[in-house]
Amino acid sequence: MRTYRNPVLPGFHPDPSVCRVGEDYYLVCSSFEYFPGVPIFHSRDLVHWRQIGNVLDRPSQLRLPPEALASRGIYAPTIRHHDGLFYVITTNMSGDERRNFLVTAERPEGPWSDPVWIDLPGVDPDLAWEQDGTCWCSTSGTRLSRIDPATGEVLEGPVRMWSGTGGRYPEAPHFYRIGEWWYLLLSEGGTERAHAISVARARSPRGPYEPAPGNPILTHRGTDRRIQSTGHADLVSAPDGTWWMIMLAVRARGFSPEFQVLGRETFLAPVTWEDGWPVVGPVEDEHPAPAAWHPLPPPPVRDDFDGPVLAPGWISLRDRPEGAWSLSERPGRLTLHATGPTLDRPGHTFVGRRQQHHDCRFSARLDPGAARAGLTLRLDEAHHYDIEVYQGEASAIARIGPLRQVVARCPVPPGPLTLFIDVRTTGILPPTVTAAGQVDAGPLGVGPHGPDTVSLGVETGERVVLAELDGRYLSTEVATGFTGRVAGMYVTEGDAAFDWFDYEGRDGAAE
Ligand code: 6LW
Repeated sequence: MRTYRNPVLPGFHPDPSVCRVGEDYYLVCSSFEYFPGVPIFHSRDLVHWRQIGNVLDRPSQLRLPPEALASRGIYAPTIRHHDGLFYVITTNMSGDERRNFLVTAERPEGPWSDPVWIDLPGVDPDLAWEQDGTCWCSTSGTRLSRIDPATGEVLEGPVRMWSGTGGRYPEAPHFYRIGEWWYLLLSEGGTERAHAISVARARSPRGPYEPAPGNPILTHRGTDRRIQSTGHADLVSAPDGTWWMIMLAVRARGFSPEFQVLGRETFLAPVTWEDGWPVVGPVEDEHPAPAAWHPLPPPPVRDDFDGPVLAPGWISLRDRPEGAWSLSERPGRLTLHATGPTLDRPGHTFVGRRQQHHDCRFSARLDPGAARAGLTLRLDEAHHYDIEVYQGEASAIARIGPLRQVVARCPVPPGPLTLFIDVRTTGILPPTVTAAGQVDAGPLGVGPHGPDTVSLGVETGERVVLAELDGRYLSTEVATGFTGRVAGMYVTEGDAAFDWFDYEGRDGAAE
């Protein structure tokens, strides 16, 4: 029997929402402080996904000021297709603002419209239509409103629907008309280990709602499963009549407490129906595959920046201002111009991609010229490891919370050189490295899935590892927040050119 492996979208891809049009599926995720926002993926089987663009890819749709803190910005989008038009509805949580809006497109690749603002409280907005065209928007809370999707006007509500079984944060509502019933799928318990999915149904959107006798219909809370935090789900049916659920979950590692470094990822699970209720889970590493099967070629390891535009998977922080980057200035290279002096605060020039495997290697060919430039692996401004070149010297830098330390330096010859960041889950935990030398960290408990070791180095003919650092400091448990690791190229002084960037994912002990 053919099987598929979870997660179907590894790395920081939380709050997934999916819709089907004919035999094509489209999926969107949260993007928080990164720009462009809301990555959109296409699949013909729910298992193999290819990014076809970003829904919010220009400033008239998305402005994230420097004060948009890490893990603010764009939250939990929903994608739907209605009457020949694609809709994505989401929330911009920048600064003190919390504004819900929708955008539309005739083609999922875009262009997507400018925002239609909707004055509703809550996050995680969802859209559903009655046969007569009445449009309902539900938000966290769980509140239901009737809206005009063309203008954003709220025509009725918001009124309370059903708020779950009593867990905290009833959120991520998705509302569906299936047969004679309206189903309200929601998450509760919070997005961490208590995350759970519950469902209720009603004959009409205004209720009354009847909760499923088996609620929560899915949770991994309190289990020793490696896949944890299952929640924030969306339902979709396949052309053959089978039903599927996509959701976020994390791959937990170590123990007491567990840690996770890739953020919340997208998982897929089969759904059956019993007595008119969806039945799902537990979510396994491997499940029997859907009937449709359309594998994709593996993504290329190298981006050599030869194309006229950046591939959609490249993300920057809050903004990607014209003039901060160019593919044409030095053809075949990505030239970056400094916009801010430090990675420790918003405003710097950064182009990166998600870490999608527990074991992997990032490398890039850099012509630093007179610039201060490098490669960084980050969770946010206060949690990152960097390999940086400046004035004939390479430095490995660790920023962990309030502490910033150059942990090692070495001279490098002038001209282009290769920088790398290796992440390994095998071997032993490295000793803590300090500027004064190496200090034995002692027997740290790292659990059955091994350590998370981040090596920072440079190749100038020979391979020099400048530092090996404990990657758990770049985990959600230390940094907090809703994102996952992203690695990328940066420049904080002058102009630098990158000839290529490689990402090699490896199946390691933690996969
Ligand atoms: C999102 C909420 C959640 O708004 O986390 O896991 C929040 N679910 O539904 C941010 O992703």
